[in-house]
Amino acid sequence: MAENRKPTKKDEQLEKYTVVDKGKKLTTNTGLKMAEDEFSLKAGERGPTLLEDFHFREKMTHFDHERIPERVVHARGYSAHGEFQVYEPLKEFTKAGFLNDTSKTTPVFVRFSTVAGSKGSSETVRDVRGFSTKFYTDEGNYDLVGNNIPVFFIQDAIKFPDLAHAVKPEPHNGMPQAASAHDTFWDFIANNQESAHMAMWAMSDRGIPRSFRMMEGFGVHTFRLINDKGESHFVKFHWKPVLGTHSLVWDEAQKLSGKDADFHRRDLWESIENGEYPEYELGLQIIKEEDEFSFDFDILDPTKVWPEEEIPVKIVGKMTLNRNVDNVFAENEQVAFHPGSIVPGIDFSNDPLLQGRLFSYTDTQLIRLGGPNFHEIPINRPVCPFHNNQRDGHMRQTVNRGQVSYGNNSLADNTPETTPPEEGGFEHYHERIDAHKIRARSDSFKDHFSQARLFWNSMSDPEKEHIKEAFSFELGKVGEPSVQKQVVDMFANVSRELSDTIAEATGTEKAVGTESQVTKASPALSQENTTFTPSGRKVGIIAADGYNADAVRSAAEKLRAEGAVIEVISAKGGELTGSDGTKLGVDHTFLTGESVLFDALLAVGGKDTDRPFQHDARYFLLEAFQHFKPIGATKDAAAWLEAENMNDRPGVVLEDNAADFPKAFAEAVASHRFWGRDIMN
Ligand code: HDD
Repeated sequence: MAENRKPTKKDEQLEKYTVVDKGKKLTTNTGLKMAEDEFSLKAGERGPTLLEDFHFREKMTHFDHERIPERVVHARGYSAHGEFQVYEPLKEFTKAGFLNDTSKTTPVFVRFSTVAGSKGSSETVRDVRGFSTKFYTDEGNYDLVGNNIPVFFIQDAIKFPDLAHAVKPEPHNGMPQAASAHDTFWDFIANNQESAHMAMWAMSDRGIPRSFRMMEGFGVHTFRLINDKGESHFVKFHWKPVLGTHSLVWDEAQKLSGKDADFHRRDLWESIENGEYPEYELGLQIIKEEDEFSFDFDILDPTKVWPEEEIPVKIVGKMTLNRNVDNVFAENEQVAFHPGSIVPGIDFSNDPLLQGRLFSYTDTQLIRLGGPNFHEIPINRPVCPFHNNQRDGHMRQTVNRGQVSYGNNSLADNTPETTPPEEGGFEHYHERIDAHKIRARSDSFKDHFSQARLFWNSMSDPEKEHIKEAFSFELGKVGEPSVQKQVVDMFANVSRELSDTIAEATGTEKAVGTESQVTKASPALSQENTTFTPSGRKVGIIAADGYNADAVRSAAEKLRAEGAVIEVISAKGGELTGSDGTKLGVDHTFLTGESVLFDALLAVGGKDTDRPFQHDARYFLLEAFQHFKPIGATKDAAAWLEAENMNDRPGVVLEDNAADFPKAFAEAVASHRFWGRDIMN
């Protein structure tokens, strides 16, 4: 934990459950000190092991039971602790305490995840990312269980098992792992056309984020905010990352999957360890109750965004992630989120996807965490008192003293007692419902292509290219021509340009349908309009003995001042000696590092680098160049760029050509990618 960090209420609670084993005596679980832990009890030194060996049996049995079922979706995830603070009281909209008291910091625990892959799968695959936040408020836990994409594939929760089955590895051969590029996923998409909008998002750069720190988060559904007069407003929740929303490129993402399957968790862990705390602002889009039907989409439909230009995002607070987990199993694996964990001042809408989720999350924890007492696991405990008449079950921790575990009672003065709404008791919003019981979809949910087209219209040219490439890749991996054809036909409703590209790439006949006539765009959807900063970017300096110490010092100082992280790459580990005799520690060798691990490269070289060094350096630089990344080169290394025909190209900064080289290179790093660069020649 950072030294200047004040423990939150949650930290203090967790501290009571935290155990440090270092320096302690080894005991059994019953506290018996053991004299021996390396040899089982045998009948003779060369004889069989005896059943009497309780220590062996206890140790082995515990090990045999160490695993629990992984999450059925979102199995691969990583978490951090932090704090949330609201900027201004939101009394007009909600009575939730943590959204009104500006002096209060609310402890939070956030888990980021991929959806499709198993617990051990790679993190940079193309997928939706989960973004779950547990606020430990004084009025109970509030869980915002969202994604990094603001819409969903389906409109009704009853289809969720179908969606998950379609995207998971195909059952007959267990392939592919953590990927949507296969027949059953695209067969599902084509035959459930409400998925069109989200499929566009998943195939866009949003499907391959650069970092958990550079991802938006969305509550997706429409919720309600309730104020102290009992008035309701519809709301959508947003997390806006302070570093902006940024992505990998596909070739880079695939290579990262092999070079560092832990790329995203390492990035999160390291940034928190280095004190560069990830920050996200909370945003609210609010619609008045009387405006429910004022839009050209149904606000209960989870496949629709509320365009930010029409319904602005009001920024209301900030979350800072400032403490890494102490134990991945105890915290990241055992945390249980639930969209139904709410506090007074927040309520549900009738979105049929949300309504179904309200059942599924408790149910899944019962099998995953083994029984009904998972709320007692330290990471899940509220920081406020909790009392009721629930008792017993597997692994019950609390010792509930007393005779009474029922209501109504007279023996305990009818306690635990309920709390009237005026005093903070939760009461469901009194929505009036007058309807037939029916299994059907509302007609207002049946426009599947207008917003998919809105998304397409909102993309910049490079973003459109990426979407076309992603569809071409994914459909190229589909083996069944009839599925490819159905997808080509389906996306002709969104864009002929896109559909024709998929047809071309897969050798499929072009579609005959007409595309959506929507011309509207929402600039807020394009990542080109996000924040660009060198902060949080990782710059690799390729250097050898005799490197130009002045050049390295001035570039590193400038970049560090702007918040970038600098790491040194060379042929061998240890230390390099610069032109002025100063030393520089090597962080990666050409063997252990990789071009894809960096956002930008600075080629510095050194004195008399040999051919193998130059070969490796050029390989690193060429790959960064092909991924559109900023590249800088001092005089000593400029020849490597020339040799690969990379000098004099957008985003390539040469010391010889720049009046202020550190500044010019830092500016290039702030631009992140140079899409205008022709990487073909
Ligand atoms: Fe879900 C996990 C997000 C629809 C059923 N979901 C899960 C997690 C996230 C989401 C972030 C991981 C939580 C964690 O880190 O532990 N899910 C969403 C979003 C949805 C959504 C944003 C649509 C807007 N989910 C959804 C539906 C259902 C589920 C419609 C079922 C009716 N989701 C689950 C689950 C999981 C889960 C099976 C698996 C592990 C868990 O709950 O705790 O119950």
